[in-house]
Amino acid sequence: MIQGVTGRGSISRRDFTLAAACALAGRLVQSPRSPEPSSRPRPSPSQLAWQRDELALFLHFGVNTFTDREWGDGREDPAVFDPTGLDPLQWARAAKAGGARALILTAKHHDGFCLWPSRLTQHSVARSPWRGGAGDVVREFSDACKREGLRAGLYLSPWDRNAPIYGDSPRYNDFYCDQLTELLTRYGPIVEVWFDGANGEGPNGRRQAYDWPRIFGLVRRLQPRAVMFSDAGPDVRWCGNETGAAGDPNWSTVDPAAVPYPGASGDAVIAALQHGHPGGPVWRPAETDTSIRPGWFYHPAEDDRVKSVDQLTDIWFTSVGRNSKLLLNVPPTREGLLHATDVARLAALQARITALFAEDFAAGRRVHWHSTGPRGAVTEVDLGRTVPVGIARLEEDIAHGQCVARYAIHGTVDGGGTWRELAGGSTIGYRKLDRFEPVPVRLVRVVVEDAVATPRPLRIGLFSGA
Ligand code: FUL
Repeated sequence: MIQGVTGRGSISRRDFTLAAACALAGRLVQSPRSPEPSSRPRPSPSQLAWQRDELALFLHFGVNTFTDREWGDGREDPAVFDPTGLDPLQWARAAKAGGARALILTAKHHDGFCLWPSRLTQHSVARSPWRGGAGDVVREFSDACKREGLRAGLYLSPWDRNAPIYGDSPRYNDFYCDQLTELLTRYGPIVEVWFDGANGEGPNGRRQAYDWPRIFGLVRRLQPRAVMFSDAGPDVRWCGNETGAAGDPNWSTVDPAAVPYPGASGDAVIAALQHGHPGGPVWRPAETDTSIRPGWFYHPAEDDRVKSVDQLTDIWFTSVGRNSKLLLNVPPTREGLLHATDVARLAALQARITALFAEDFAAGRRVHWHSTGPRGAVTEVDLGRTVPVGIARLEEDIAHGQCVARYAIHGTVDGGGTWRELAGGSTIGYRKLDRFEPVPVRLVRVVVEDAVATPRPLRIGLFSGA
Protein backbone atom coordinates (compact mmCIF):
# COMPACT_ATOMS: atom_id res chain seq x y z
CA MET A 1 0.00 0.00 0.00
CA ILE A 2 1.16 3.43 -0.75
CA GLN A 3 0.82 5.87 2.03
CA GLY A 4 -0.85 9.22 1.25
CA VAL A 5 1.87 10.62 -0.91
CA THR A 6 2.04 14.33 -0.69
CA GLY A 7 5.65 14.60 -1.71
CA ARG A 8 7.16 18.03 -1.91
CA GLY A 9 5.03 20.96 -0.91
CA SER A 10 3.23 18.95 1.76
CA ILE A 11 2.22 20.33 5.14
CA SER A 12 5.44 18.99 6.54
CA ARG A 13 7.48 21.66 4.86
CA ARG A 14 6.42 24.60 7.06
CA ASP A 15 7.64 26.09 10.26
CA PHE A 16 11.26 26.81 9.77
CA THR A 17 12.93 29.38 11.90
CA LEU A 18 16.15 29.91 10.03
CA ALA A 19 14.77 31.78 7.07
CA ALA A 20 17.00 34.78 7.29
CA ALA A 21 20.10 32.75 8.04
CA CYS A 22 19.50 30.52 5.04
CA ALA A 23 18.90 33.38 2.67
CA LEU A 24 22.21 34.71 3.81
CA ALA A 25 23.88 31.31 3.48
CA GLY A 26 22.60 31.01 -0.06
CA ARG A 27 24.55 34.13 -0.85
CA LEU A 28 27.60 33.38 1.21
CA VAL A 29 28.29 29.90 -0.09
CA GLN A 30 27.76 30.56 -3.77
CA SER A 31 30.70 29.50 -5.89
CA PRO A 32 32.99 32.36 -6.83
CA ARG A 33 31.84 34.44 -9.79
CA SER A 34 32.73 37.59 -11.58
CA PRO A 35 33.00 40.42 -9.07
CA GLU A 36 31.80 43.24 -11.38
CA PRO A 37 28.40 44.31 -10.09
CA SER A 38 27.25 45.13 -13.61
CA SER A 39 27.93 41.67 -15.00
CA ARG A 40 25.10 39.16 -15.33
CA PRO A 41 25.26 35.98 -13.22
CA ARG A 42 26.95 33.01 -14.83
CA PRO A 43 27.18 29.33 -13.92
CA SER A 44 30.12 28.01 -11.94
CA PRO A 45 32.03 25.17 -13.65
CA SER A 46 30.11 22.68 -11.46
CA GLN A 47 26.74 24.17 -12.39
CA LEU A 48 27.71 24.06 -16.05
CA ALA A 49 28.77 20.40 -15.81
CA TRP A 50 25.52 19.63 -13.97
CA GLN A 51 23.44 21.19 -16.75
CA ARG A 52 25.40 19.50 -19.51
CA ASP A 53 24.56 16.10 -18.01
CA GLU A 54 20.98 16.79 -19.22
CA LEU A 55 19.67 13.53 -17.73
CA ALA A 56 20.41 11.94 -14.35
CA LEU A 57 18.68 8.97 -12.75
CA PHE A 58 17.25 9.13 -9.26
CA LEU A 59 17.21 5.88 -7.27
CA HIS A 60 14.76 5.67 -4.38
CA PHE A 61 15.70 2.54 -2.47
CA GLY A 62 15.45 1.55 1.19
CA VAL A 63 13.12 -0.02 3.71
CA ASN A 64 10.09 1.37 1.84
CA THR A 65 11.01 -0.89 -1.07
CA PHE A 66 10.27 -3.85 1.20
CA THR A 67 7.31 -2.45 3.14
CA ASP A 68 5.56 -1.13 0.01
CA ARG A 69 5.33 2.39 1.37
CA GLU A 70 6.34 5.83 0.16
CA TRP A 71 7.12 7.36 3.53
CA GLY A 72 8.36 5.02 6.26
CA ASP A 73 7.75 6.05 9.85
CA GLY A 74 11.18 5.16 11.18
CA ARG A 75 9.94 2.15 13.17
CA GLU A 76 10.79 -0.38 10.47
CA ASP A 77 12.85 -3.36 11.52
CA PRO A 78 16.20 -3.16 9.66
CA ALA A 79 15.73 -6.90 9.05
CA VAL A 80 13.18 -6.09 6.31
CA PHE A 81 16.00 -4.79 4.14
CA ASP A 82 17.16 -7.88 2.28
CA PRO A 83 17.59 -7.48 -1.49
CA THR A 84 18.17 -10.87 -3.02
CA GLY A 85 20.31 -9.84 -5.99
CA LEU A 86 21.45 -6.25 -5.50
CA ASP A 87 23.55 -5.14 -8.45
CA PRO A 88 24.36 -1.42 -8.76
CA LEU A 89 26.34 -2.19 -11.92
CA GLN A 90 23.04 -3.14 -13.53
CA TRP A 91 21.65 0.26 -12.44
CA ALA A 92 24.64 2.06 -13.89
CA ARG A 93 24.54 0.18 -17.17
CA ALA A 94 20.83 0.80 -17.60
CA ALA A 95 21.39 4.47 -16.82
CA LYS A 96 24.13 4.69 -19.40
CA ALA A 97 22.06 2.93 -22.03
CA GLY A 98 19.31 5.45 -21.24
CA GLY A 99 21.64 8.36 -21.90
CA ALA A 100 22.03 9.45 -18.26
CA ARG A 101 25.36 10.84 -17.13
CA ALA A 102 24.76 10.92 -13.38
CA LEU A 103 22.92 8.94 -10.70
CA ILE A 104 21.57 10.06 -7.34
CA LEU A 105 20.87 7.48 -4.61
CA THR A 106 18.68 7.97 -1.52
CA ALA A 107 21.36 7.15 1.06
CA LYS A 108 18.74 7.93 3.73
CA HIS A 109 15.04 8.71 3.21
CA HIS A 110 12.64 10.16 5.78
CA ASP A 111 12.51 6.83 7.69
CA GLY A 112 16.13 7.36 8.74
CA PHE A 113 17.34 3.94 7.51
CA CYS A 114 20.89 4.31 6.20
CA LEU A 115 22.04 2.41 3.13
CA TRP A 116 25.59 2.63 4.46
CA PRO A 117 26.92 1.44 7.83
CA SER A 118 26.75 4.79 9.59
CA ARG A 119 28.60 4.96 12.89
CA LEU A 120 25.93 7.35 14.13
CA THR A 121 22.91 5.07 14.19
CA GLN A 122 21.92 1.44 14.51
CA HIS A 123 19.21 2.00 11.93
CA SER A 124 21.18 0.89 8.88
CA VAL A 125 22.23 -1.92 6.60
CA ALA A 126 24.60 -3.08 9.35
CA ARG A 127 21.56 -4.41 11.23
CA SER A 128 20.05 -6.10 8.20
CA PRO A 129 20.54 -9.67 7.01
CA TRP A 130 21.76 -8.37 3.64
CA ARG A 131 25.40 -9.46 3.02
CA GLY A 132 25.36 -10.70 6.64
CA GLY A 133 25.22 -7.10 7.90
CA ALA A 134 28.55 -6.31 6.24
CA GLY A 135 27.13 -4.66 3.12
CA ASP A 136 27.28 -1.02 2.02
CA VAL A 137 24.91 0.02 -0.76
CA VAL A 138 26.50 3.47 -1.06
CA ARG A 139 29.90 1.85 -1.60
CA GLU A 140 28.61 -0.53 -4.28
CA PHE A 141 26.70 2.34 -5.89
CA SER A 142 29.66 4.71 -6.00
CA ASP A 143 31.98 1.95 -7.27
CA ALA A 144 29.51 1.09 -10.04
CA CYS A 145 29.26 4.75 -11.07
CA LYS A 146 33.05 5.00 -11.24
CA ARG A 147 33.30 1.82 -13.24
CA GLU A 148 30.74 3.00 -15.80
CA GLY A 149 32.08 6.56 -15.98
CA LEU A 150 28.95 8.06 -14.41
CA ARG A 151 28.82 10.87 -11.86
CA ALA A 152 27.49 9.96 -8.42
CA GLY A 153 25.20 12.03 -6.24
CA LEU A 154 23.55 11.38 -2.86
CA TYR A 155 20.25 12.25 -1.22
CA LEU A 156 20.37 12.52 2.57
CA SER A 157 16.93 13.35 3.93
CA PRO A 158 17.15 16.08 6.56
CA TRP A 159 13.85 14.84 8.00
CA ASP A 160 14.59 11.71 10.03
CA ARG A 161 11.66 9.90 11.62
CA ASN A 162 13.92 7.44 13.41
CA ALA A 163 16.56 9.57 15.11
CA PRO A 164 15.51 10.09 18.76
CA ILE A 165 17.32 13.44 18.83
CA TYR A 166 15.47 14.79 15.82
CA GLY A 167 13.88 18.09 16.91
CA ASP A 168 16.53 18.60 19.57
CA SER A 169 17.95 21.06 17.12
CA PRO A 170 21.61 21.57 18.03
CA ARG A 171 22.15 17.84 18.67
CA TYR A 172 20.41 16.72 15.52
CA ASN A 173 22.32 19.30 13.47
CA ASP A 174 25.55 17.73 14.79
CA PHE A 175 24.25 14.25 13.95
CA TYR A 176 23.16 15.29 10.45
CA CYS A 177 26.48 17.00 9.73
CA ASP A 178 28.33 13.91 10.97
CA GLN A 179 26.27 11.69 8.64
CA LEU A 180 27.02 14.06 5.78
CA THR A 181 30.69 13.92 6.67
CA GLU A 182 30.65 10.12 6.46
CA LEU A 183 29.02 10.25 3.04
CA LEU A 184 31.24 12.98 1.67
CA THR A 185 34.55 11.56 2.87
CA ARG A 186 34.23 7.83 2.30
CA TYR A 187 33.08 7.41 -1.27
CA GLY A 188 35.18 9.63 -3.54
CA PRO A 189 33.80 12.52 -5.60
CA ILE A 190 30.13 13.28 -5.10
CA VAL A 191 28.77 15.66 -7.73
CA GLU A 192 25.37 16.51 -6.28
CA VAL A 193 24.03 16.56 -2.74
CA TRP A 194 20.24 16.51 -2.66
CA PHE A 195 18.41 18.15 0.24
CA ASP A 196 14.75 17.34 0.37
CA GLY A 197 12.45 20.09 1.61
CA ALA A 198 10.04 17.74 3.40
CA ASN A 199 10.18 18.47 7.11
CA GLY A 200 7.81 16.83 9.56
CA GLU A 201 7.83 15.74 13.14
CA GLY A 202 10.39 13.42 14.63
CA PRO A 203 9.62 10.37 16.80
CA ASN A 204 9.16 12.68 19.80
CA GLY A 205 6.67 14.94 18.01
CA ARG A 206 9.17 17.76 17.66
CA ARG A 207 10.29 19.64 14.60
CA GLN A 208 13.83 20.44 13.69
CA ALA A 209 15.34 23.85 13.00
CA TYR A 210 18.09 23.00 10.54
CA ASP A 211 21.36 24.88 10.55
CA TRP A 212 21.49 25.36 6.79
CA PRO A 213 24.46 27.74 6.75
CA ARG A 214 26.50 25.11 8.59
CA ILE A 215 25.22 22.26 6.40
CA PHE A 216 25.88 24.09 3.13
CA GLY A 217 29.28 25.24 4.37
CA LEU A 218 30.25 21.67 5.30
CA VAL A 219 29.41 20.33 1.84
CA ARG A 220 31.33 23.17 0.21
CA ARG A 221 34.35 22.33 2.34
CA LEU A 222 34.27 18.54 1.91
CA GLN A 223 33.21 18.38 -1.75
CA PRO A 224 33.89 21.79 -3.27
CA ARG A 225 32.93 20.58 -6.74
CA ALA A 226 29.52 19.22 -5.74
CA VAL A 227 26.38 21.16 -6.51
CA MET A 228 23.82 21.37 -3.72
CA PHE A 229 20.17 20.96 -4.61
CA SER A 230 17.28 22.21 -2.52
CA ASP A 231 14.31 24.49 -3.00
CA ALA A 232 16.59 27.26 -1.90
CA GLY A 233 19.75 26.15 -3.68
CA PRO A 234 22.41 27.26 -3.09
CA ASP A 235 23.49 25.86 -6.49
CA VAL A 236 20.49 24.13 -8.06
CA ARG A 237 16.84 24.78 -7.29
CA TRP A 238 13.75 22.59 -7.41
CA CYS A 239 11.51 23.30 -10.43
CA GLY A 240 8.43 23.58 -8.20
CA ASN A 241 6.53 20.38 -9.07
CA GLU A 242 7.07 16.64 -9.52
CA THR A 243 5.23 16.23 -12.81
CA GLY A 244 8.23 16.61 -15.11
CA ALA A 245 7.57 20.18 -16.25
CA ALA A 246 9.93 23.07 -15.67
CA GLY A 247 8.44 26.54 -15.90
CA ASP A 248 8.08 28.50 -19.11
CA PRO A 249 9.64 31.02 -18.93
CA ASN A 250 12.48 29.46 -17.02
CA TRP A 251 15.29 31.77 -15.92
CA SER A 252 18.37 30.22 -14.35
CA THR A 253 18.82 33.43 -12.42
CA VAL A 254 16.87 33.87 -9.19
CA ASP A 255 16.08 36.33 -6.47
CA PRO A 256 17.35 34.34 -3.45
CA ALA A 257 14.96 36.15 -1.10
CA ALA A 258 11.97 34.67 -2.99
CA VAL A 259 12.74 31.16 -1.65
CA PRO A 260 14.54 31.90 1.59
CA TYR A 261 15.05 28.34 2.92
CA PRO A 262 14.48 24.71 1.83
CA GLY A 263 10.85 23.79 2.43
CA ALA A 264 9.41 27.31 2.16
CA SER A 265 5.88 27.05 0.80
CA GLY A 266 3.22 29.18 -0.86
CA ASP A 267 2.18 30.18 -4.36
CA ALA A 268 4.81 32.90 -4.65
CA VAL A 269 7.52 30.38 -3.72
CA ILE A 270 6.29 27.90 -6.33
CA ALA A 271 6.15 30.62 -8.99
CA ALA A 272 9.70 31.68 -8.13
CA LEU A 273 10.89 28.06 -8.35
CA GLN A 274 9.15 27.52 -11.66
CA HIS A 275 10.25 30.68 -13.40
CA GLY A 276 13.33 32.10 -11.68
CA HIS A 277 13.80 35.83 -12.17
CA PRO A 278 15.19 37.69 -15.21
CA GLY A 279 16.91 40.22 -12.96
CA GLY A 280 17.96 37.76 -10.26
CA PRO A 281 21.50 38.30 -8.98
CA VAL A 282 22.23 34.59 -8.41
CA TRP A 283 22.66 31.71 -10.90
CA ARG A 284 20.53 28.80 -9.64
CA PRO A 285 19.12 26.64 -12.48
CA ALA A 286 16.05 24.43 -12.02
CA GLU A 287 16.15 20.64 -11.73
CA THR A 288 13.07 18.72 -12.83
CA ASP A 289 12.60 15.61 -10.68
CA THR A 290 9.90 13.14 -11.56
CA SER A 291 9.39 9.38 -11.43
CA ILE A 292 9.08 6.86 -14.24
CA ARG A 293 6.34 5.27 -12.08
CA PRO A 294 3.55 6.84 -10.00
CA GLY A 295 5.55 6.42 -6.76
CA TRP A 296 9.15 7.24 -5.88
CA PHE A 297 9.78 3.79 -4.39
CA TYR A 298 9.21 0.48 -6.13
CA HIS A 299 5.75 -1.07 -5.74
CA PRO A 300 4.91 -4.30 -7.59
CA ALA A 301 1.36 -3.00 -8.17
CA GLU A 302 2.82 -0.26 -10.38
CA ASP A 303 4.61 -2.59 -12.79
CA ASP A 304 2.05 -1.84 -15.47
CA ARG A 305 2.05 1.89 -14.79
CA VAL A 306 5.53 2.72 -16.03
CA LYS A 307 5.46 5.88 -18.15
CA SER A 308 5.35 5.26 -21.89
CA VAL A 309 8.05 6.40 -24.31
CA ASP A 310 5.66 9.11 -25.55
CA GLN A 311 5.13 10.38 -22.00
CA LEU A 312 8.86 10.31 -21.27
CA THR A 313 9.58 12.13 -24.52
CA ASP A 314 7.04 14.81 -23.57
CA ILE A 315 8.83 15.15 -20.23
CA TRP A 316 12.14 15.52 -22.07
CA PHE A 317 10.67 18.45 -24.00
CA THR A 318 9.25 20.10 -20.87
CA SER A 319 12.44 19.68 -18.84
CA VAL A 320 15.65 19.54 -20.90
CA GLY A 321 13.72 21.42 -23.59
CA ARG A 322 12.92 24.19 -21.12
CA ASN A 323 16.36 25.04 -19.86
CA SER A 324 16.25 22.48 -17.06
CA LYS A 325 17.90 19.18 -16.22
CA LEU A 326 15.85 16.01 -15.92
CA LEU A 327 16.28 13.89 -12.79
CA LEU A 328 14.26 10.79 -13.62
CA ASN A 329 13.53 8.39 -10.78
CA VAL A 330 13.84 4.68 -11.61
CA PRO A 331 13.44 2.75 -8.35
CA PRO A 332 15.25 -0.55 -7.69
CA THR A 333 13.05 -3.55 -6.90
CA ARG A 334 13.17 -5.85 -3.87
CA GLU A 335 15.76 -7.85 -5.72
CA GLY A 336 17.91 -4.74 -5.85
CA LEU A 337 17.67 -4.43 -9.63
CA LEU A 338 16.00 -1.98 -11.95
CA HIS A 339 12.85 -3.61 -13.29
CA ALA A 340 13.06 -4.97 -16.86
CA THR A 341 10.17 -2.75 -17.99
CA ASP A 342 11.86 0.38 -16.69
CA VAL A 343 15.20 -0.62 -18.23
CA ALA A 344 13.55 -1.17 -21.61
CA ARG A 345 11.69 2.15 -21.33
CA LEU A 346 14.92 4.01 -20.60
CA ALA A 347 16.62 2.49 -23.62
CA ALA A 348 13.60 3.29 -25.78
CA LEU A 349 13.60 6.91 -24.59
CA GLN A 350 17.24 7.23 -25.53
CA ALA A 351 16.55 5.68 -28.95
CA ARG A 352 13.63 8.09 -29.51
CA ILE A 353 15.66 11.16 -28.58
CA THR A 354 18.59 10.04 -30.71
CA ALA A 355 16.30 9.48 -33.70
CA LEU A 356 14.48 12.81 -33.28
CA PHE A 357 17.74 14.76 -33.22
CA ALA A 358 19.72 12.63 -35.69
CA GLU A 359 19.43 14.86 -38.75
CA ASP A 360 19.95 18.56 -38.16
CA PHE A 361 19.03 20.45 -41.33
CA ALA A 362 20.88 23.51 -40.07
CA ALA A 363 24.15 21.64 -39.43
CA GLY A 364 26.99 23.03 -41.52
CA ARG A 365 24.76 25.73 -43.10
CA ARG A 366 25.93 29.32 -43.03
CA VAL A 367 24.16 31.33 -40.35
CA HIS A 368 23.77 35.11 -40.61
CA TRP A 369 23.51 36.91 -37.29
CA HIS A 370 22.96 40.61 -36.88
CA SER A 371 22.05 42.83 -34.03
CA THR A 372 18.86 44.88 -34.24
CA GLY A 373 19.60 47.03 -31.21
CA PRO A 374 20.78 46.67 -27.63
CA ARG A 375 18.15 44.01 -26.84
CA GLY A 376 17.44 42.39 -30.19
CA ALA A 377 19.00 40.32 -32.98
CA VAL A 378 18.12 38.25 -36.02
CA THR A 379 19.63 34.97 -37.14
CA GLU A 380 18.93 33.60 -40.58
CA VAL A 381 19.85 30.24 -42.00
CA ASP A 382 19.42 28.94 -45.55
CA LEU A 383 18.87 25.18 -45.41
CA GLY A 384 19.88 24.84 -49.08
CA ARG A 385 16.70 22.93 -49.97
CA THR A 386 13.10 22.82 -48.86
CA VAL A 387 12.63 20.40 -45.98
CA PRO A 388 9.83 19.73 -43.50
CA VAL A 389 10.77 21.23 -40.13
CA GLY A 390 8.84 20.23 -37.01
CA ILE A 391 11.33 20.81 -34.18
CA ALA A 392 13.51 23.81 -33.46
CA ARG A 393 16.34 23.62 -30.94
CA LEU A 394 17.70 26.94 -29.73
CA GLU A 395 20.64 27.31 -27.37
CA GLU A 396 22.38 30.21 -25.71
CA ASP A 397 26.00 29.92 -24.68
CA ILE A 398 25.14 29.95 -20.98
CA ALA A 399 28.80 30.06 -19.96
CA HIS A 400 28.18 33.81 -20.55
CA GLY A 401 24.83 33.83 -18.74
CA GLN A 402 21.22 33.76 -19.89
CA CYS A 403 19.87 36.63 -21.92
CA VAL A 404 16.93 36.04 -24.31
CA ALA A 405 13.49 37.03 -22.97
CA ARG A 406 11.34 36.67 -26.13
CA TYR A 407 11.88 35.20 -29.57
CA ALA A 408 9.99 34.09 -32.66
CA ILE A 409 10.94 31.57 -35.35
CA HIS A 410 9.80 32.21 -38.93
CA GLY A 411 10.23 30.18 -42.10
CA THR A 412 9.61 30.48 -45.83
CA VAL A 413 9.93 28.14 -48.74
CA ASP A 414 11.88 30.35 -51.10
CA GLY A 415 12.76 33.56 -49.30
CA GLY A 416 10.66 35.58 -51.71
CA GLY A 417 7.37 34.19 -50.40
CA THR A 418 5.47 34.86 -47.25
CA TRP A 419 7.24 34.29 -43.98
CA ARG A 420 5.19 32.37 -41.54
CA GLU A 421 5.71 32.01 -37.83
CA LEU A 422 6.67 28.47 -36.87
CA ALA A 423 7.03 28.95 -33.13
CA GLY A 424 7.83 31.51 -30.52
CA GLY A 425 8.54 31.72 -26.85
CA SER A 426 10.19 33.52 -23.99
CA THR A 427 13.36 32.15 -22.41
CA ILE A 428 15.96 29.94 -24.14
CA GLY A 429 18.93 29.41 -21.80
CA TYR A 430 20.86 26.15 -22.12
CA ARG A 431 18.27 24.73 -24.50
CA LYS A 432 14.77 25.46 -25.71
CA LEU A 433 12.91 22.88 -27.77
CA ASP A 434 9.82 23.83 -29.77
CA ARG A 435 7.68 21.21 -31.50
CA PHE A 436 5.11 22.14 -34.11
CA GLU A 437 3.24 20.70 -37.09
CA PRO A 438 6.01 20.08 -39.68
CA VAL A 439 6.21 22.91 -42.24
CA PRO A 440 8.24 22.75 -45.49
CA VAL A 441 10.80 25.57 -45.35
CA ARG A 442 14.10 26.58 -46.87
CA LEU A 443 14.91 29.82 -45.05
CA VAL A 444 14.51 30.09 -41.29
CA ARG A 445 14.81 33.24 -39.19
CA VAL A 446 15.04 33.43 -35.42
CA VAL A 447 14.20 36.90 -34.16
CA VAL A 448 15.27 37.81 -30.66
CA GLU A 449 12.57 40.33 -29.79
CA ASP A 450 13.61 41.08 -26.26
CA ALA A 451 16.54 40.31 -24.00
CA VAL A 452 17.89 41.33 -20.61
CA ALA A 453 21.32 42.18 -22.05
CA THR A 454 22.90 42.36 -25.49
CA PRO A 455 22.16 38.98 -27.06
CA ARG A 456 25.01 36.77 -28.19
CA PRO A 457 24.71 34.46 -31.23
CA LEU A 458 22.36 31.52 -30.71
CA ARG A 459 22.97 27.92 -31.76
CA ILE A 460 20.15 26.67 -33.94
CA GLY A 461 19.16 23.11 -34.80
CA LEU A 462 16.22 22.24 -37.07
CA PHE A 463 14.71 18.76 -37.31
CA SER A 464 11.81 17.07 -39.04
CA GLY A 465 10.15 15.91 -35.84
CA ALA A 466 9.20 12.62 -37.48
C1 FUL B 1 9.84 14.47 -1.68
C2 FUL B 1 9.85 13.27 -0.75
O1 FUL B 1 8.92 13.44 0.30
C3 FUL B 1 9.54 12.09 -1.61
O2 FUL B 1 9.40 10.92 -0.86
C4 FUL B 1 10.65 11.96 -2.64
O3 FUL B 1 11.87 11.67 -2.00
C5 FUL B 1 10.77 13.24 -3.46
C6 FUL B 1 11.90 13.24 -4.43
O4 FUL B 1 10.90 14.35 -2.62
O5 FUL B 1 9.89 15.66 -1.00
